[in-house]
Amino acid sequence: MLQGPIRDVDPEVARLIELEATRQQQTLRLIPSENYASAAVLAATASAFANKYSEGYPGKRYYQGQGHVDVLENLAIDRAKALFGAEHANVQPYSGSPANLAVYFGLLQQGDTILSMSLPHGGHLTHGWKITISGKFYNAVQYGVRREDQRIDFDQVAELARAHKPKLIVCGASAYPRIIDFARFKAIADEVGALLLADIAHISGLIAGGAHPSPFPHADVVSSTTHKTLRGPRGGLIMCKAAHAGAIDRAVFPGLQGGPHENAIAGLAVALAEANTPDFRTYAAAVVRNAQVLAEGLLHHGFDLVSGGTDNHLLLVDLTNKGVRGKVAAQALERAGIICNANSVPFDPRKPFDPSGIRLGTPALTTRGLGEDAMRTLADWIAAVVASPDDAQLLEKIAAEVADLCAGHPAPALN
Ligand code: DSN
Repeated sequence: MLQGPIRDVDPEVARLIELEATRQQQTLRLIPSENYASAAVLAATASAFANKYSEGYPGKRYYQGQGHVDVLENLAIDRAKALFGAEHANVQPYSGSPANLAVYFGLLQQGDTILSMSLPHGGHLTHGWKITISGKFYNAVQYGVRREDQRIDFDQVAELARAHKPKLIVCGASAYPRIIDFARFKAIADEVGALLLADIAHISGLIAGGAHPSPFPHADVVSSTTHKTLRGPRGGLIMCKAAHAGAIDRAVFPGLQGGPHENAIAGLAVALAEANTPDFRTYAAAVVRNAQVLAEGLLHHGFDLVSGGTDNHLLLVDLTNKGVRGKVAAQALERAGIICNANSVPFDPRKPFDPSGIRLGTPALTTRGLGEDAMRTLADWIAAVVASPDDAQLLEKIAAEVADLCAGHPAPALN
């Protein structure tokens, strides 16, 4: 796409882009938060809108020259509202972390209590984890999953809510393979007079495609990234009930951010149009089906899956019974052309940088057209690698087979 001009001006960066594009073509990408944005989304993101400053909101900007920007941003807002059934949308957050920070800044006072899922149980850093700004500026009380079935412990959520009277309850996760029961969270929030934030960063594409229940009408505010299952550009999105629109907009700008990245908003507008199609619904259903087939394959090989399986796009595999550390498995899998991330599992005795598990997701593979047969083969490859992570010959052989599979299922244009 833009490789020609980059090559002319900066061959070093052009080469790195080519190498990364090749890596993304020739490996199986199982990081559940990654995907392949379409060529149209990438092109919109690299467009003239990258050159424009537009602090403010449509019709209320601080600089001139906003005629096209305003139309674009309104288009993205309207598409987001229509796709998710939201009363209000703000498409300016730079990504998911600033989106969450803006929600807190808009709805809370410093020191207020939030009730959220703990990071080691599948939550996110920005849900009040102690080393982050969300944990330092707000009083985060955290719930987790039950030891016996590794599903969200709603008794604990309700008890903590009654005891701590949070102003905001946060639901949504980064490493939780089951449906989020938004209605149940809302009932607890209502009982204690809290607002409910649903962070749907991981599952927004599944929701848009009808493969996961919607957070609306339950959540007061919904935050998301735009580049995961939704398959848009790197970016963030906040949607909310009309009553919170002013507070959220003021928190994003001028509260937290300066000029919005209108090029990312252009990419988002394209992605939202793509998500509002029958093809996208087919993709969303296939993401979940692929994850479930991969889960069945891994269970067949004796893997221990957190919560026993999956309802969404991801699996969390506890490797303790295999006697292999998550990091060792992830590194061996990479040598075999299978890219995932080491991940903590609930109640993990190991440290986050050297945890007991790996996290696997199917969005990127599904986007490139891989289906159930490929998932079964993938489970066999993962089992073989985890059984012999130091067997260089085996890893090389699987890497060649992975490259063959990838060659038959080209990813969308990448550069
Ligand atoms: N980095 C994302 C993930 O991998 O889940 C969350 O921000």
